[in-house]
Amino acid sequence: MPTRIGVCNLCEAICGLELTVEGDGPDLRVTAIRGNDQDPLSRGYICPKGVSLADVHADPDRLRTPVRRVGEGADAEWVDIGWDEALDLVADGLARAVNEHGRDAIGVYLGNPNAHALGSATHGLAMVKTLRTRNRFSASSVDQIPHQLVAWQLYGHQLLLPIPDIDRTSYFLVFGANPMASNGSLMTVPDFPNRLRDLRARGGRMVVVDPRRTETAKVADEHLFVRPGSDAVVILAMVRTLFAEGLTRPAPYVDHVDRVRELVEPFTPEAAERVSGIAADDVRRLARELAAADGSAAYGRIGVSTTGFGSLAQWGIQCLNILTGSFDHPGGVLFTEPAVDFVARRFVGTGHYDLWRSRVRGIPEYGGELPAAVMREEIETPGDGQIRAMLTIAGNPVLSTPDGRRLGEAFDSLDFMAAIDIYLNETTRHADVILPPTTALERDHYDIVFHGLAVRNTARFTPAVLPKPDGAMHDHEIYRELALRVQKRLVRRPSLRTRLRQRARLAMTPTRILAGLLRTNGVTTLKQLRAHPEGIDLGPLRPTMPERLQTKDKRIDLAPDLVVSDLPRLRTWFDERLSSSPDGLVLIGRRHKQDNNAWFHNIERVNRGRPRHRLLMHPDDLSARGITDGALVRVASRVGEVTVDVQASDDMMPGVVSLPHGYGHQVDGTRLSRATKVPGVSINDLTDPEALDLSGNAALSGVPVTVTPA
Ligand SMILES: Nc1nc2c(c(=O)[nH]1)N[C@H]1C(S)=C(S)[C@@H](COP(=O)(O)OP(=O)(O)OC[C@H]3O[C@@H](n4cnc5c(=O)[nH]c(N)nc54)[C@H](O)[C@@H]3O)O[C@H]1N2
Ligand SMILES: Nc1nc2c(c(=O)[nH]1)N[C@H]1C(S)=C(S)[C@@H](COP(=O)(O)OP(=O)(O)OC[C@H]3O[C@@H](n4cnc5c(=O)[nH]c(N)nc54)[C@H](O)[C@@H]3O)O[C@H]1N2
Ligand code: SF4
Ligand SMILES: [Mo]
Repeated sequence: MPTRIGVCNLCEAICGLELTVEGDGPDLRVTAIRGNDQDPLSRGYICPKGVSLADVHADPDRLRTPVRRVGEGADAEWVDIGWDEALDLVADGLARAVNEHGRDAIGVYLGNPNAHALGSATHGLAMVKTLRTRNRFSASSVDQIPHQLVAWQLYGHQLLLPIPDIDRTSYFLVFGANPMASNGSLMTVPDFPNRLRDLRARGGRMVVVDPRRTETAKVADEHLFVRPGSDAVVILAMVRTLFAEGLTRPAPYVDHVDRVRELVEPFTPEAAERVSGIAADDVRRLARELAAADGSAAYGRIGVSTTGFGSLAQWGIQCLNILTGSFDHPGGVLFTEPAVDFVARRFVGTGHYDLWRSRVRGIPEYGGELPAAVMREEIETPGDGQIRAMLTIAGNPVLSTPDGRRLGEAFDSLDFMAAIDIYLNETTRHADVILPPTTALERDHYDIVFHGLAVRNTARFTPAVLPKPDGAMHDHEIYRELALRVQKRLVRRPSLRTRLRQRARLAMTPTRILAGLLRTNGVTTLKQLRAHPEGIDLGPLRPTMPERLQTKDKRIDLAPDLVVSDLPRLRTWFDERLSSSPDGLVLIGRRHKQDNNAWFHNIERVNRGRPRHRLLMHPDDLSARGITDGALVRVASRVGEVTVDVQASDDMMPGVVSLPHGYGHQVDGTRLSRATKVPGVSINDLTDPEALDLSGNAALSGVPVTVTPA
């Protein structure tokens, strides 16, 4: 059977694939998918979602032609229309909003798959920029903005993130991440299970700090429960311990270490114990272990980013790595040297904060985006700068952002809405027009983003596996057409010079732009990569400091004003906690190996077996409320309530309950996908858009809730 080399773009692990294909020309189809043993990064690893990648392509519910909504809500009919008509309708709708109300009248939301598509990197952002609106939003503000803000402040570029050197570390300390299910994030680490096995075979240890005994915690050497939202205090108490016990050895290019010592003084391990539940002696011991190991890496992900103090927690983690000497040290955390260096080449800007604020609540922008948590009020509140037309691109904010249900209602009040998406779902059903691009297997791919965040330097170009069907459009073609058609309709257009420059850029294919980027970088060429579709190995992470720093003076300010300005807020929170011990329940999220954010429930292969949608709750918390395992319960927060089945679980920290995110597809309407049959509710009908980190990132974790029998 003929095989093709491909890549899975579903998550950050970017696994190499070997696909068995049958048929010819337009009838070519994929009959089997396995991991590619020859891939220098993923080494043959694949997860259940990767095996199902072609099911997305074959899914009869997937949109293959543009559709237009006729009628409202549950009675809406979806009518197939041609591309030309569809693109004109979208350009009309967007341009009208700008011509009548100014350019901020367009709101744009970019979802997660944009980070996983070459055409989005080369054309998507360029198209969005031509719209020149300040009302830009993305999934980043329900995800990793704290990392970006801290990296910009410390290292001079928001995507210059130190990556755990998992293949050589001897001590891996994990806060709020579950790589056994997620396959790693801001740490591209395919084949995590085997890499962990190797780590332990070398005599290394992994310690996990998490309010749930997760799949990762279960294979760790040690797991500590932590009260949701309190990690920043624990981490700063560890930093304080390093100072108190003389364990710091920062590099000569690090400034303001003494200032950090003063700033963390109030965060004693004893106080951390009282807010977090982690014993003071354990806090001290973790700090000592981190300092003693030759090659240790502290790492924190979604569970700490999506809290009210995500930026301080991420800053504290950087302090731990820098002060113990693990930063830029083999076995510690190091910067990558990708073949397309989006950091040094400024393919992405360095970062900025508070250049403008959201109109209604006055929340600062970060990196050109406003928090997704303010989207609804910007749509609903009348006045100058109100959003009148929305464009969502590969995103499902109704399920993925706080108070999503009400955001969906707000979408219905828009003058116009368009979506670029391959499914009709909870978000796109509010659109007037949906434009579906080709799917991943039909497009060339190079991972501009994730090679730069990977535990090993590699590069890989994978040409499209399947042919582009007649009459289909690639994502970059849609972006180009939209940019041109909107601009043509604008009363006030940018200068001819600007327009010609934009047009020239959009005219190139993503692959040609990539070839240019590779050439200027000089590590490898497209020709070399074409000859090795399995990928080429560029070696383990290497020390690169201080040259790789993107700060002007090639030094690290360890106590940047912007970040430490949030410490008084943490002090206040912490003092309140100390005086009133919390007793209510708090809600956290959960990811499963078979789920992919909010859009994989249509894929039957990964949705067989035991249901995964239940609320997990400690048996003591259940019995205290007279609730039995398996009962239907009502979970209520300040924002909303849901009714869901509960499951008793010893894996939960008492006082903490958990729901997975990305569920809650049961909406009425015609032509909705089979995902609507998957049971479950949306956790984001409970999360609170008022709860934000300094960076504007949503605090999705640790939501106060009540649970009662339904
Ligand atoms: N409570 C809670 N909420 C969370 C999280 C959490 O942990 N807890 N996690 C957050 C995180 S980390 C993230 S990244 C966000 C994700 O939030 P979103 O990005 O808003 O949600 P997704 O489910 O990833 O939506 C992806 C959309 O892209 C479409 N799509 C898939 N492939 C393509 C393609 O090739 N082209 C186009 N145009 N569309 C495509 C899908 O049909 C789907 O509609 O959710 C966040 N929300
Ligand atoms: N299978 C699968 N893989 C995925 C995704 C997916 O949807 N499914 N999504 C991808 C995306 S977009 C991302 S961003 C990554 C995310 O990658 P991870 O961050 O590894 O993902 P999660 O499994 O959400 O892990 C977060 C952990 O934080 C814990 N947690 C919650 N609150 C707190 C807290 O206050 N403190 C601490 N210490 N822990 C806390 C949760 O219990 C959970 O175990 O995963 C990616 N990979
Ligand atoms: S871990 Fe699974 S979903 Fe992620 S890239 Fe690999 S095969 Fe795809
Ligand atoms: Mo994410």
